Amino acid sequence: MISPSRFFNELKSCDIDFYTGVPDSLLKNMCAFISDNLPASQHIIAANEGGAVGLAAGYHLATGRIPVVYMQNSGLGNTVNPLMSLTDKLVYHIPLLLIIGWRGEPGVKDEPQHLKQGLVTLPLLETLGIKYEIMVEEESLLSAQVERAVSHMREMGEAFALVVKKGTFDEYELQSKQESVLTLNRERAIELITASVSDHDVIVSTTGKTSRELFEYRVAKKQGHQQDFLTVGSMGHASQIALGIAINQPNRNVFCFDGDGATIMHTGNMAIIGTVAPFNYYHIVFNNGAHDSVGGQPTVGLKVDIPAVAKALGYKTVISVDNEADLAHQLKDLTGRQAPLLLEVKVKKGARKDLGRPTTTPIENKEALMRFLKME
Ligand SMILES: Cc1ncc(C[n+]2csc(CCOP(=O)(O)OP(=O)(O)O)c2C)c(N)n1
Repeated sequence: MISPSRFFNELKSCDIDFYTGVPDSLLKNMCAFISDNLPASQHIIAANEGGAVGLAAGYHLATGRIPVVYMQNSGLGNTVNPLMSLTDKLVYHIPLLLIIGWRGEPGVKDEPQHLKQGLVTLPLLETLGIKYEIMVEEESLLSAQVERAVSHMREMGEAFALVVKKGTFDEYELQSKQESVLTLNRERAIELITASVSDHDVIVSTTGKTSRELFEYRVAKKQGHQQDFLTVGSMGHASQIALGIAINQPNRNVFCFDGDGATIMHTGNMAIIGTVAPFNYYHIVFNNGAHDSVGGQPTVGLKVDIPAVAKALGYKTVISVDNEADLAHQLKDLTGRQAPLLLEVKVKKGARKDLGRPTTTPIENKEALMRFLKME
């Protein structure tokens, strides 16, 4: 295994100490180490992976130095445009080091949303013309690998990717933890809100633990999953899936259960919801100020005013609550308010240790929902 400090120091000795990216559970220990050991100006968690490539390019333009962009392989798609039309040698020819967590590696058991991306990760890098190596798992081999990567980036002026298998990085516990003052947890908030949603309505839930908690709520209540769409992958797109359903099923209320990380990843989507303005659209953002599902790394969710953004983008009603009593009060007549509506629920980080994963497949989920939507 590679210790995050060893990796960090290897790069530092090559004059590389600026990091940006979107967190991944496979890179959690590395992210925690850089958060503890770099000032905020040298480690910026980006809104999305494409944004991280842009930020890295700006860093290179301003300093002449090589930046690091880290991501889960799910985020590779978000980087294709800036990698091809900004940093590629046929355009601005900017070097950067990509560190990519390899979910869904062939032969390694993983969730369905990672299978395809895992399969195409290396071929995709080849198609993009990005030289890569699978990151070594033995520390004695690390210096030589970093040297090869750095020589390539310096000599060719191009990107280089290190693809990281599960379990490559050794444990590292984040030291600079910030205690939350919030009292409500996401699972309880999901329970209260879901209980208030009629069995004729639809819930589209976001990537990560929110969908897992919604799934377990239905199991606990012995209810089916037919009125829920679990957006297991496609982070940041749940709100548009919900929009597509809402405008085509005007006789139902449609709820999007979103995360702050996912909302911020594609905030532009809210401008479309606000202007299309479906009267049956309820956007619930569980804001824990973190990418809770992949290790709890911070987002800017609690530093920005998401309801004010929604208001400015055309939502008719915006509400923010941060405790159970206020949430329960708002739920008494939520669908009586003018929509599109955004309800921000500020929740504390964390989830149950024994939280399960959906036991039905994505196809089963889709088919059950489509049958449900065909009914009056
Ligand atoms: C494009 C993309 N980038 C990164 C990921 C990895 N990922 C899965 S869930 C998640 C965090 C989501 O954060 P948020 O929406 O705030 O929800 P929370 O986990 O806090 O409930 C991340 C980064 C992903 N699935 N897709």
